[in-house]
Amino acid sequence: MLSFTMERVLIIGAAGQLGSELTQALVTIYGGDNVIATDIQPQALEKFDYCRTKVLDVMDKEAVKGLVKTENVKQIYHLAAVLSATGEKNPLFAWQLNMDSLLSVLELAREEKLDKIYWPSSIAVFGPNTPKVNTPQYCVKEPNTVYGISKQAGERWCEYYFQKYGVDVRSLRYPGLIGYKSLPGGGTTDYAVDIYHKAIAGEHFVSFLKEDTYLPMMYMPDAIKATLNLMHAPRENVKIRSSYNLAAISFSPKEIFESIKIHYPDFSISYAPDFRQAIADSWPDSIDDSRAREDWGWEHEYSLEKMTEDILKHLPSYSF
Ligand code: AKB
Repeated sequence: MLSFTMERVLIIGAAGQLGSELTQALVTIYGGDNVIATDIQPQALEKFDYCRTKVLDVMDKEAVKGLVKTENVKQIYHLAAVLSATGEKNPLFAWQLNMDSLLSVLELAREEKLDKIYWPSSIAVFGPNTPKVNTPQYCVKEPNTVYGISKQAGERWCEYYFQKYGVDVRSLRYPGLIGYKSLPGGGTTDYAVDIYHKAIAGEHFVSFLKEDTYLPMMYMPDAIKATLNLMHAPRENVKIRSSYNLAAISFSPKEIFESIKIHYPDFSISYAPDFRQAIADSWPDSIDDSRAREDWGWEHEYSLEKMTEDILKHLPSYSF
């Protein structure tokens, strides 16, 4: 059994899709007194009645630094970001938020000699010239969304801070994450969350991606497991300091619809692709994550069918 030092953990952007579930998992490990969930929106923090909370704007460097020092924080999970679809609506703001916040967290880690930093990257680092099937860890990237450009640059900065200053920063290139405990915010893979809500409400679903658009995806419990496994792996096992490819399942809107229709036979779908189609078309269909499997023993658990069954079992009675 693994044992963990009871360090103070700060989560920035805790109320988002990933943070909502990761915070719960971190509290199970470190205890509610040692986990500080922060977000820019005060109401969004109300759900965290099992740990400490604080309203925090990640762009306010002095506030982040003050909190880290006064609370003796040793680990930061920096999750705040503008995602792919929202980023295209305000590219300069997305760049500023995604880059400035990462650089200030990395600088803080260097100055205050923090133990570990977690920062999520994404399949958005890949672009139209990337090999589409079984995309390797190392290949041409050339992302064409501002979100993808910020993630690629962020990966370079993570590796730089590790090589140059020894900052123990760890990162995963998440595929589209699917969970039922929070609503997604501004991603291209969000259709695969919305579709379950429509099925349960007995409504018709209009997909903003074409029926045969394959994207790499992952059920949230697998994403939480991967994140914690990476963060608790011995330092020497974490051999990639930019960001690890990570994969579980790959499916199209038609396939996820069919997996739901087995349980909701009257459910219906139509397709009305919008600007997000071009983003999805620039991303891989599937990912080769063999380095994560070799270096720190990554294994996913959920297939599309198993994920659909689990979501349809829990979502109808879940209250937001
Ligand atoms: C998005 O669609 O923007 C995100 C991602 C793949 O990083 N879910």
